[in-house]
Amino acid sequence: MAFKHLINFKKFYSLIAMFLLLGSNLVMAQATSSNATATDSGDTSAQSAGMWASVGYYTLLFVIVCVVVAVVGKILKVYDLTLQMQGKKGINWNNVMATGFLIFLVAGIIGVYYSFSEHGSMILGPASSVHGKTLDTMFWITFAITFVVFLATQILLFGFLFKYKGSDKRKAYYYPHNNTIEKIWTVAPAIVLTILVVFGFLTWRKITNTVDAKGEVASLNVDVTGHQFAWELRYPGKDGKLGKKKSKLISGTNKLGINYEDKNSFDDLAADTLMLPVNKSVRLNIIAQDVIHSVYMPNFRVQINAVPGLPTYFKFTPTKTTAQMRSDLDQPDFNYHLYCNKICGGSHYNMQKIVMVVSQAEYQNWLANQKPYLSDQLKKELKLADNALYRQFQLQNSLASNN
Ligand SMILES: [Cu+2]
Repeated sequence: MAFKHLINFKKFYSLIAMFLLLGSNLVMAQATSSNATATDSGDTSAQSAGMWASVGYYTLLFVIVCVVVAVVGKILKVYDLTLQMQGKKGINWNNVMATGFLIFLVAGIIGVYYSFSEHGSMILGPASSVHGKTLDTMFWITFAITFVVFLATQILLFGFLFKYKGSDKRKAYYYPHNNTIEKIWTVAPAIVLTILVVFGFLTWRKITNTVDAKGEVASLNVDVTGHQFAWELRYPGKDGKLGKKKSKLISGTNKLGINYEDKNSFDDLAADTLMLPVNKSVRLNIIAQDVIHSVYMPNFRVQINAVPGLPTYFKFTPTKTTAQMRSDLDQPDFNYHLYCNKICGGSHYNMQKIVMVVSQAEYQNWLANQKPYLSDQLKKELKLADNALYRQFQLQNSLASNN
C-alpha cells in the first residue's frame, strides 16, 4: 500500500519525536507565560486542562501532517506512473531533492533574518555596568565572525548539493586528499580562534584586574552568601568595614558565622535588597554554604560561581539607576535581579533577590534604616553584655551620636 510505503516506521517515529519535542517546548512556554501572568491563586486545574488541550492540538496536527504527506506522495506516484505509461521519463528525483535543498537554504536564511530582527533585542538588553559594555563589544565581534562563517558554510553546503546533484551524464570524481585544502581549513580557523581567545583573555583580565587587591579599593563591600535556597546579604555598618567570619560559628541565630571577636562585626547590617549607589564601584564577596551556586546579574553582565570553601568576588560599577531603566524601557515595574545560575537543587528558582540601583542620597537614606545583623537573641547568646570589646563599641557609638 502506498501509504505504508511512504510512511515507514522510521519516518513515523522520527516525525512523532519531532512533534513531541516541538509540542512539549511550546506547551511549556505557554504554561510559563500563563504562570507569569496568573496571580498566585493557584488555579492549577485550568492550567493542566489548557496543557492537555495543547497536547491534543499537537497530536491532531501531527496526524494531519502525516495525511498530507501521504496524499502528496500518492499524487506524485500516480503522476510518475502516468508519465511512464505514456513512454515518457518519470520524475527526476535528483532534481526534486536538489531544488528542495535550495529552497531549504533560502527559507533558512530568511528564517534567520526574521528571527534575528524580531527577537534579536531579547538576546540581552543594554548593559548597565562599565565593564558590561566591553563584554558586549566582544560578544558582538564574536557573533559577527561566527555568523559570516556560518552563512558561508551553509551556502557552500547547499550550493554544492544543488550544483553537483546526481545525474546520468556525470560520474563522481574520486578525490581522496588534498594537502593545500587541509592546510587552509586547519590554519584559518586556528588563527580566527586564537584571535578570539586572546581577545577574550585580555577582556576578562581587564575586568578582573580592577577586582584585584592591587586595583582601586571598592567604594562599597557587600557579602553575598548563597545557601539552599536563598541569598543572604551583609552590609558594612558606619565603619565601612565588614567583620570577619568563621564557618565554625554558623548557628541558628548566627546564620553567616560572623566572628564577634572582630570589632568591625558589631555594626554590620543584614539587608533584603541588594541596594547599590549608581556610578560607585561595588565589590561582592561571594560565599556558598552548602553546594555550588552562582551569582548572576544579567543586566550588569556579572556572573561568578559561589563555591563552598573558596570565596570568590566580583567588582563592578553600575551605571544606570533602576528608575532610569524603568523609564528607558517604559516598564514601570522593571527591577534588576540577582539570580542563582547553577541548578543547585529543587527550589533553585527561588534563589533571587531584587537589586536596586539608586542615587547616593537614596542609598544613604536606605542604609540608615537597615537592621543590624547582631540581633538581641544573638547578643544574649554571645553574652555580649560582659564583653569588653562590645562595651567599648557601644561607648564609641553613644559618643558619636552625642557629638
Ligand atoms: Cu543556587
